[in-house]
Amino acid sequence: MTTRSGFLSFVGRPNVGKSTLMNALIGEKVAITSSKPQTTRKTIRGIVTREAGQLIIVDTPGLHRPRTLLGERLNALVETTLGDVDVIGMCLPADEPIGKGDRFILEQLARYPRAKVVAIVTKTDRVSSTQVLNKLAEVGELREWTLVIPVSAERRDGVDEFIAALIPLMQESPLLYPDDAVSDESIESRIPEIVRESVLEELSDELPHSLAATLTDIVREGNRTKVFVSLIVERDSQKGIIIGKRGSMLRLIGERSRPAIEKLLGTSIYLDLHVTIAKEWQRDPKALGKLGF
Ligand SMILES: Nc1nc2c(ncn2[C@@H]2O[C@H](COP(=O)(O)OP(=O)(O)OP(=O)(O)O)[C@@H](O)[C@H]2O)c(=O)[nH]1
Ligand SMILES: [Mg+2]
Repeated sequence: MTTRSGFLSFVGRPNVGKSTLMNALIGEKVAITSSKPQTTRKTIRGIVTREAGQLIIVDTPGLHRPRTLLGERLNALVETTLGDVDVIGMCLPADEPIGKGDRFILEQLARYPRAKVVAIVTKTDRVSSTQVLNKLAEVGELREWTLVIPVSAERRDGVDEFIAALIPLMQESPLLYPDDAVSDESIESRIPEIVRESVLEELSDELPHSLAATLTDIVREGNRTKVFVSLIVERDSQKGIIIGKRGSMLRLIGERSRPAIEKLLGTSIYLDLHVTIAKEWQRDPKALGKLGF
């Protein structure tokens, strides 16, 4: 049987559910997600294989108006990705009105004429079915779309239909990855992301943009692994918040992160979290380079 395989990337305002949708499509949590905007900071590939072919989903930080050097670098990354993919999926949440941010992204889409563009109405579980229908009609008016698709990643409503609809949009091609691959992310790069996700979920709105996480060391000792993660913030006060009273917050972050890391490594772990300050790292080319941006 001839198969179709190709690349798909999502765009959409921060927090519309791009990473959650990718995880639902591949059936495993590869990308971190959170209720805070700009959770995703790098491109991650997730792979979906069916008899008909393969979708390689490239999760990105999403296009936005940059405010720091980090923001500019993230946008450049997204632009390169979008120039290469076969299909761009624009995500519009069912439970929010279409706004300025969406129109900004719609305008940007004209710069990627190579890709087919589909509209994805996300988070359909948050509204009634009538509201979903109205939203689909409203979205349909915005521009010419190859398809308009509703989905709830949280309830997995429409996820299989989504895959079945997307594979035919790809070019005839053999599978690009082995049929059991789910991601090209290394364990080493997934670990600090899990810790960053825990911090985002535990802490208030002030911190997310200032936070970075890196794996500093990993030592396997039989059925136990020592994992050393460094959390980087911009200010003394932020360091205090992450550590908490007598280290209580840091312990909570550790407890929240441990199960996912143990699952990934298949061993029990000793998790060492260390908090450091790098002033204005989001605007400092040298610091950004060190952090891999
Ligand atoms: N109810 C509901 N919530 C969802 C759904 N999809 C995502 N969410 C929630 O929406 C929030 C944002 O999800 P993400 O997947 O991190 O959003 P994103 O677009 O990747 O965000 P950035 O990486 O920050 O641009 C999280 O709290 C998710 O749990 C859905 O289908 N239904
Ligand atoms: Mg994301």
